[in-house]
Amino acid sequence: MNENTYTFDLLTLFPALFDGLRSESLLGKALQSGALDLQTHNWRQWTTDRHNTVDDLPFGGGPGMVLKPDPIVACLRELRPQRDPRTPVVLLSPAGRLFRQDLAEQWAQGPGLILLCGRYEGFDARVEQHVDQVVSIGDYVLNGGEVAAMAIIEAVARLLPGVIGNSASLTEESHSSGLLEHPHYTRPREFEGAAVPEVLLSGNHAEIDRWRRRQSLLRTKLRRPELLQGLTIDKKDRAWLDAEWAQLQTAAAGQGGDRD
Ligand code: 6GU
Repeated sequence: MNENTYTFDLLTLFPALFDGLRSESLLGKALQSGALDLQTHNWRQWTTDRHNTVDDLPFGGGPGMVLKPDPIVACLRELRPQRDPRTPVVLLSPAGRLFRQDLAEQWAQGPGLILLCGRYEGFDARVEQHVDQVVSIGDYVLNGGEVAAMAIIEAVARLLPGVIGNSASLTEESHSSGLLEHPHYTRPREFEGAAVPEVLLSGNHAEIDRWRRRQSLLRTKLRRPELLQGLTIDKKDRAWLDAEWAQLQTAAAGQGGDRD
């Protein structure tokens, strides 16, 4: 660890879930090098009753249990003064705002991140008064915030200097441009009857760039059309995309299928 170390603090009842992440290649190396630090804090240790109770029945009734506010807030109160005061405190919940690449880029600016991983039906709502943001990784429900925290750790850590070698692959990948990434090919030139697009073998880099840009647009229109809203598309690219789209619609109508 050094003054540039990026620290992830995980408040979790299941710290062992993060053991695999520590030894994983890219992250494991970054931890070794001191670029990264990952600390787990089991807030059960901040309970004060003899049964170390972390949850209780919901007021108003209903299924499941609710995580008590007192031990997690006590844990946070002890941790926060040990960290840079600018460190965001993030509560992980399917009821949060959506985590996207722009947030990963913002958090990668540092100095670190404090992640609260919930379980059961969630935290007592008063815990939210002690956090900066409530974040979800997508529109589906996980049993706990730990897997969501791992997704966030990977997305942020790979943007940190010294964690990924090739910075070009960071700017060209899916989502950093607002579009999905173009398809990739490697050898063999023909695989089970499917050939690599001829343009990629041409050595004409202007043509290759254009093909990739247009494939990005087409893929995005097919799989994530909402990402194209509000994006300015070059006139010729737009014309190509509309023609390609019309052709695909005609082909699909002929087959009666709806594959992408
Ligand atoms: Cl952050 N937590 C849980 N429990 N489920 C989720 C999630 C988070 N994001 C999507 N589903």
